[in-house]
Amino acid sequence: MSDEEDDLILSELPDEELVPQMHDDLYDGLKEEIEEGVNILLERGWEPYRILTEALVAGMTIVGRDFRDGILFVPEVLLAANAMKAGMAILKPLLAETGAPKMGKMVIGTVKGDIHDIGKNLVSMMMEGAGFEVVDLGINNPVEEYLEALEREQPDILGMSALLTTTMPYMKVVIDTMKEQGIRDDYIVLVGGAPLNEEFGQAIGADGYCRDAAVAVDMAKEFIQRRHNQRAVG
Ligand code: B12
Repeated sequence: MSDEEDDLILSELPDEELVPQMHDDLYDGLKEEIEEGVNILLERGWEPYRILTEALVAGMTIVGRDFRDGILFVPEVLLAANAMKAGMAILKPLLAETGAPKMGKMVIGTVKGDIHDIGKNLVSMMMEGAGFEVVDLGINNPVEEYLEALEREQPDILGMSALLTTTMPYMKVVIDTMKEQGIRDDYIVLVGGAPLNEEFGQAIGADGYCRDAAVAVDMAKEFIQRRHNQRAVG
């Protein structure tokens, strides 16, 4: 007899069972099931952002907890991350489709020594959805990479991501180098990543620390607005 799990037909589950099932599927790194679940919720009229937060990010939080507690290991977490990315790939164009007017430009990247990119990608997606143009530098960026991109892209905002306590101090290296070159105040610097906090953001001289992608969008809009007002006055 086949296992009950194998007989599950996702489309037959009501929302309140489908979402926890997606958390389980994410945990098990089942990419195709995650894609299917995302599509079902879309067909049922769920907003892309709701799917992202309630089905995907909430599922990843469970993965993160068990990774911390030594229940899951890197290979399993990688599979979960891949499943999460597959779900995000479906939502990305929908989140970006809001037709919002162009708000500004952001260069974003994960710092040197760090290969975590899910949170950064989420921030990019949400920023694009809110009308920002985003240039994504990917992972493991040394200071030179950031500086070159600032010069080349002339963005309003620089965003840096770090998920390791060993890599987060590198954000200060980037900001200090910007100061040395006299370009620090030309940009709004936003930082984020699970091990950071408000205090750390202030200590390294960032303009803002954002605990999640929604806060990042709000803060980016606020800073851009403030800049415009200052320029209008000055
Ligand atoms: C997935 C994951 C991995 C995956 C990464 C896959 C990928 N493509 O990203 C893999 C398996 C590769 C991995 C590897 C490692 N990992 Co890891 N990983 C995680 C995990 C479980 C989830 C991270 C995640 O994606 N979260 C979901 C996203 C949506 O959340 P987020 O990243 O926090 O992002 C949000 C906010 O922080 C914010 N944000 C993030 N970036 C930015 C940037 C800006 C500009 C703004 C404004 C906002 C913002 O907005 C985001 C969206 O809301 C965390 C656990 C955790 N609690 O974070 C551990 C964790 C970060 N990893 C950890 C470790 C130790 C490692 C390894 C060293 C393990 C090892 N022994 O090899 C390696 C490091 C490799 C390296 N050099 O980077 C530790 C770090 C501990 C520490 N004190 O530093 C954690 C905390 C797990 C733990 N508790 O032990 N990992």
